[in-house]
Amino acid sequence: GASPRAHSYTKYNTWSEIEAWTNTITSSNPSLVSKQIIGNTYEGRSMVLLKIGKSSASPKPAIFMDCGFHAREWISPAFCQWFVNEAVTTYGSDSAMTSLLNDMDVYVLPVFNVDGYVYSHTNDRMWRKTRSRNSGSSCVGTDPNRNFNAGWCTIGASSNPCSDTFCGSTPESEIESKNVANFIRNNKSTIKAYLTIHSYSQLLLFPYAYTFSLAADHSELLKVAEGASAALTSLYGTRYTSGPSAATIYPAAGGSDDWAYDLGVKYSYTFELRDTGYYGFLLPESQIKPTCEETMLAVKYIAAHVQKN
Ligand code: ING
Ligand code: ZN
Repeated sequence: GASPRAHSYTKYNTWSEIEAWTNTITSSNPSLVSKQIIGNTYEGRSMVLLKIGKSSASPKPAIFMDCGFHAREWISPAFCQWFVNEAVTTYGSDSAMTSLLNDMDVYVLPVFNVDGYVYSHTNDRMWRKTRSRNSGSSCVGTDPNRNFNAGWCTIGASSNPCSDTFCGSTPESEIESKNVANFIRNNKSTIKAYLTIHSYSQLLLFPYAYTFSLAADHSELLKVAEGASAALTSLYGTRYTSGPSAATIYPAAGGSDDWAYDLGVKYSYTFELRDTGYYGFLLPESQIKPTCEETMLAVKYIAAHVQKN
């Protein structure tokens, strides 16, 4: 039959292109990539998780990274695709990537909020939330990054279903949140780091967002964030700010990084990728490559720190 055209890493792919790519990247790299479905979305789409790493007889420590929590933040799924491609194409030649994937597994969820991502392509480019129906309201969706069980709905979140920061009816009311939380809870003993990729603002954030109190590991988290930001900046001079979310961006309860941290995943970070607002969510495709290249340096810096700790 006709062979499909090669996947493009420098455009904003649709969900159907991304889903097809999860199959080809897995079957083309069977010794490095495996695929599992961690559950379905509200509208019944698959939540596809890729596991990247050299197989090993003993259980390996792992990093969990997700993209596409918020539908309109298109640079985020683009980065997860870029990361997986870099992993499989530089394993065996790049010493840091080779050593990382020999010692650890990296779980990559390329799109968390699949329904919202599809809706942002087909109906509303600025959609943020999930697409679940709310009882007693005609407004649709919950903010998945207000839906985790971390100070849930106490600050910087709304109980109004019409709000873009609606926290949902309960923690993990969204099936997408529940599927990810279940996976992380079930693999708690191996997951050493949690990375969640958003845009925009050029920030490297860590707990807490639900309180101004500093995390027990604040000084280490800050030191690693500053090292990762410096690595990122070294490529094109893109400036990042690092710090705890509440004081650095705004206080907000129910975020996944705070939840993962309180579960015991020490290295828990939220990235806010390019830019600082000129294009905002509408970052041109011409910036996908430089954004992903610089972000790789930060992610690899964090991964190397996690690997040696
Ligand atoms: N920013 C994040 C948001 O969900 C954030 C900021 C990080 C909130 C960590 C809570 C915890 O609002 C974007 N751009 O979505
Ligand atoms: Zn976001």
